[in-house]
Amino acid sequence: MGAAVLEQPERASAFASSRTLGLDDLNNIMGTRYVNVVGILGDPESGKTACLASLYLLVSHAKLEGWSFRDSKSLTAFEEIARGARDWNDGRAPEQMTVHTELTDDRSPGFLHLRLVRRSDGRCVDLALPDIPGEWTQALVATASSDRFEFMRSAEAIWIVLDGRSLADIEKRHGLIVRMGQLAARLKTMFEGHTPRLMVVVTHRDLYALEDNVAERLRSEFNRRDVEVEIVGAAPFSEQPQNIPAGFGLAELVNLTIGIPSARPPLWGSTEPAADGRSYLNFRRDR
Ligand SMILES: Nc1nc2c(ncn2[C@@H]2O[C@H](COP(=O)(O)OP(=O)(O)O)[C@@H](O)[C@H]2O)c(=O)[nH]1
Ligand SMILES: [Mg+2]
Repeated sequence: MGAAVLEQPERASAFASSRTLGLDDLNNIMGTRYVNVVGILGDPESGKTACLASLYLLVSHAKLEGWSFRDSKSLTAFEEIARGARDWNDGRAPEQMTVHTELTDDRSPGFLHLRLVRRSDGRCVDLALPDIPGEWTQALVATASSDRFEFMRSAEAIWIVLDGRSLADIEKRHGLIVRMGQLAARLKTMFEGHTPRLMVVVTHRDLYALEDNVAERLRSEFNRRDVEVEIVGAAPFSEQPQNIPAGFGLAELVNLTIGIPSARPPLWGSTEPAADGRSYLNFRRDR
């Protein structure tokens, strides 16, 4: 047989649709530049999508402390998840402020992309943030089904999003903390000890400030499995903006996700790390 007569036409831009990026799209970007992949876990309704919507609204309004917006390959997707938040800002709180995450592909996540510039040193970072249904986290905890989280082997940081209201509720608190221990054990198995940096993001900070003793119980549940965590109180949205502004905690979350600022000045002529050409899915396994 001869070669195909017509080559399949290439799309003008790999991201023409500007929707969420698939693993292939992400792999393509990662071939040319360093991308900070973030894993985002958490039960349904814990505030995962709200964190993404709020982060986008903050950066697009130049209100993410310490960071400036540079670019996004998934603006349409950000606009979609932020739409609910817009309505909220117009003064009417819709029943559900963020669209419930539904994925057409049940096996691999869609990623949102943000390129940010750190004001202190001009460093440019590309974040790949998946918006994942909470059911995936529930399945990971309950049955260790981790195939869909294969991408997290390339993650530098994982956000574990918790609903602060569940931690405030004495009846729900214990069960939630126990499940976090189970999740820690799953992650430890999954990463064979080389767990990415973990941030526990406790949402609804506008309604509930995490008490020290609860934070300690949460932390020790992870530490028992030799897993270190940072705990961040966040309010992607706020019902009490006079006390806690919407977007509270997200700059800290981004700082922790990127890691500590380097003391060194940026290299001459370059503020971006050179592409290292690492292969996406094999990245962590090689180490
Ligand atoms: N007041 C308040 N509402 C929040 C906060 N975080 C999330 N929400 C709301 O909680 C609901 C569930 O959030 P969502 O992001 O859709 O949960 P997901 O299923 O984890 O993606 C939505 O109505 C959010 O607007 C917060 O910090 N404060
Ligand atoms: Mg969601």
